[in-house]
Amino acid sequence: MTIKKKPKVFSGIQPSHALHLGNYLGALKPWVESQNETDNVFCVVDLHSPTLLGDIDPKILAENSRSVAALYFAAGIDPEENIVFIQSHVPEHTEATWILSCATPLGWLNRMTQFKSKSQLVESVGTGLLTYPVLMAADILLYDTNRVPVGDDQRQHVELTRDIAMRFNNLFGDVFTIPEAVIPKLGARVMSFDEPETKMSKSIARSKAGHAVNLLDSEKQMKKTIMSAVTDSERETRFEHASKGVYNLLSLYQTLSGESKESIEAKFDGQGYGFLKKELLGIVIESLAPVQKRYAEIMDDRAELERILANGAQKAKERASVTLQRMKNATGVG
Ligand code: AQP
Repeated sequence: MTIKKKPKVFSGIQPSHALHLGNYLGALKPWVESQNETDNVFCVVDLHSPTLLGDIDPKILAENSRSVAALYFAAGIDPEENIVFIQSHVPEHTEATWILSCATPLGWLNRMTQFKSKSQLVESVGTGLLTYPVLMAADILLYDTNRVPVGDDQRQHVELTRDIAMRFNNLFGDVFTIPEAVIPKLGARVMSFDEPETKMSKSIARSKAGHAVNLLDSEKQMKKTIMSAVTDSERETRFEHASKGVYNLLSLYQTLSGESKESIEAKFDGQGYGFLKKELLGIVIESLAPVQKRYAEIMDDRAELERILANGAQKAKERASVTLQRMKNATGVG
């Protein structure tokens, strides 16, 4: 009997600021739900965090990395069955990035929409903000990844990773597996509560109350954010006709409850938005309470967390070093 190999998965989250409901629904929850069907590497991508200089306090970055790893486990990622590690603990990522960046045309990076929008936020744009998608490509390609589960905002970067891998393979031979993005059907683009035309974002939530529900928010904070979410002056709770703010609330309710659109529309038909917000708040609290409880337990046993992360880094290094050697052999470096 031949045993079919599981598809290889790589994904990660930057530990820049507190994780929010968008990170949970667009990334963490789908990772947890499909973890048994795939061979997974989940990384805390701390080298991506300093791309906006001054945006992240260096004193808290290392602590945030542990906190994000703890949230992976608290959300349900099994530390025994998956490789989980902090990116900077595996230097193969930066070495591979250099080699890949030499094969990446500048024009491809200039076209990235995230670079265009984030470079508006700072006076002086660091080179890392431009080249960060190459680091992301290295992250993915080092693990012979087949699938990259991400939210919709990262689709373009995974497309770029594919282009870089194909170009590299054309230039130097068959070095890389070509990965594909896996975007969840629900929760792929959670919008913010205060500006529903803008995606919920860590960097905005950090300085703007009411923008996001963070995974470690108190019930009181969640209540304040959700009950003051932007809606409109109607009573329209059908998905197709709802305004952006109401659509976002309905979609969040749908993603968290698993109920069908029809039953949700029936439930909220003729009710005011206050009722929708209250029901959403209830389901958000119910979903996040167990995550918060497990998170507190994991953070309480720091020695165990460090052990798991060191073990993860060692396993990741074993895999990454094989691919890096292939890259070096192909390019004649070394
Ligand atoms: N609003 C969102 N809805 C659904 N998924 C989302 N993700 C991010 N925002 C949403 C997904 O979460 C993962 C984290 O990716 P990241 O750490 O690289 O951050 P990001 O994509 O740049 O977005 P953030 O977390 O909001 O940070 P900033 O403020 O820096 O842009 C990815 O899978 C992402 O798609």
